[in-house]
Amino acid sequence: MEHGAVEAAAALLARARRVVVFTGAGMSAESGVPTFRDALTGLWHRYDPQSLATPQAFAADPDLVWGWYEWRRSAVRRARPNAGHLAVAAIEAHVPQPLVVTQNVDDLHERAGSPDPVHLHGSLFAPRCCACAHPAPAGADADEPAGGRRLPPPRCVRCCAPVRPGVVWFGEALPQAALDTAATAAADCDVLLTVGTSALVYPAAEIPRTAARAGAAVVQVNPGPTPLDPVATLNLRGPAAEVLPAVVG
Ligand code: BV8
Ligand code: ZN
Repeated sequence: MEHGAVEAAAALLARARRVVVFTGAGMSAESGVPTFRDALTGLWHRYDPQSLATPQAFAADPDLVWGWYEWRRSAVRRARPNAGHLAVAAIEAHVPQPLVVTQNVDDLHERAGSPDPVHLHGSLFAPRCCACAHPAPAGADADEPAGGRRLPPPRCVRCCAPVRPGVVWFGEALPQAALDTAATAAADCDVLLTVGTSALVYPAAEIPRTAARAGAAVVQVNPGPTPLDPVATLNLRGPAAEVLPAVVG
């Protein structure tokens, strides 16, 4: 991690009025929540997204999909926010108009003290009916085996259709209000801080690009290169739980 870049990022944040913090799976990696695309440890290296994270997969095999998401939910329940999540909450507390926009379906920003992060890809803790969208309670906590086990989804109390995970699958529209809030804030911010995302999944990956086009400074925290490298004003190469506390000071 380069000292000068950390100081430059701290100076940008100290001067900023409106800051968007845009996060991906790398934000929670040091809490023990696996990312999607990292070599060896990423979920999509062990599991096939087409057969787990699409509406077609749920229709074809609801027990497989529900069991896999219950495993991920129970793993997140056992995880704790890391120093990076706490640093994001500290940034929010010091900036006049902050907004946290996350692609993550965990609740670690909330548990670190971020009051109302925008969840672009939904949440593991907001299951709903697949037919009428009536909210369903998140399941009881259990120690699921790695990868989960086949588990029939509960039934909707209103219409009896299967309950589905409250996440946005591939091929599904993002929640419009969340996307509008994020896009508007990105078009109107002084600094966009992007943390731990490969910036490959659209339309979420447009958010930092929108900020850059509108003239904001884009500060990126990631141990590796991403397509945002040329867009970023500052690239802080390193893990979120080390870099962000250094920036916050
Ligand atoms: C839609 C939720 C239309 C569920 C997820 C344009 C071109 C090509 C394709 C498309 C396109 N536009 C849209 C598409 C299709 C598709 C898409 O983008 N495909 C890509 C992959 C090509 N998009 C969609 O289908 C979207 N919907 O377009 O709808 C529509 C419109 C109207 C009506 C109907 C339909 C919906 C996409 C939502 C997918 N949902 N997840 C679940 O969790 O199971 S995707 C998944 O990727 C994750 O959930 C995550 O949210 C998202 C982004 O991933 P990242 O968070 O970035 O994670 P990743 O592993 O990739 O990267 C981790 C990074 O962290 C790495 O860079 C690594 O270096 C770094 N890192 C590692 N350790 C650390 C670290 N950083 C910091 N510290 C560390 N310690
Ligand atoms: Zn229903």
